Amino acid sequence: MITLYGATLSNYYNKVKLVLLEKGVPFTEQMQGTRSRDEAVLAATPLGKIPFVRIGDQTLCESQVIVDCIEALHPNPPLVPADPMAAAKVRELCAFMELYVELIGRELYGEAYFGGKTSDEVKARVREQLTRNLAALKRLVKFSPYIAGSEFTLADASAFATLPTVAGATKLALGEDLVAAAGIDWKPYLKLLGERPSVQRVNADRKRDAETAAAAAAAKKG
Ligand SMILES: N[C@@H](CCC(=O)N[C@@H](CS)C(=O)NCC(=O)O)C(=O)O
Repeated sequence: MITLYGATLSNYYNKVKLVLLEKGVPFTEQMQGTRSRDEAVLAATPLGKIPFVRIGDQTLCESQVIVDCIEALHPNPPLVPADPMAAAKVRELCAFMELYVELIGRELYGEAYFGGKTSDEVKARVREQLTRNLAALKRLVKFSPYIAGSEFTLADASAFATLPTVAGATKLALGEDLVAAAGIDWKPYLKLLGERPSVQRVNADRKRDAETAAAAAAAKKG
């Protein structure tokens, strides 16, 4: 049995959860916040990041490593093509999404989603980098109808985690959806993904937990 640790408000957590659901792999969820100082948690995720998983008596962190491991342990249904080159193209998209979109866009999340403030200097740099990187991503995406081609793959799990989150962050913090501005038509694609029971479950759980967190914050404020 796999235990998935983290929180449904984390897009990286939801990427792994989506893959588990797509594959029909039994798993349980264990709430775990970020930056834990608990030695047992740090043994599993040395930077205290979420998600991480326990598989039998082993633990693993890093969402892409985790989904690759799940793919290897549970190859059916496949979320990576059998052809090695096609499989590499899927992983190319995953890498691009993580390195050049998620990790840059993430610098805006504090202001966009958590009531923080991002300096104008950082905003200008993020805008410049994302504009370049999203134009590059546009050359890789297929949307036919899935991001890497005709089948749902691990690249769709990455895109599900990253595209709406970065699009929303740029809209909120920079006043413009840079994903859409780059010609990446992510909204109809997300709607298509939203027809999948796996995505519906991930979205419903995230909404439930967001509402619970908002209610708790309101009660604390008095
Ligand atoms: N590369 C990691 C990134 C995970 C990550 O940054 N998760 C966020 C939550 S969405 C986190 O734990 N942030 C806390 C921190 O960076 O200290 C992965 O793919 O799992």
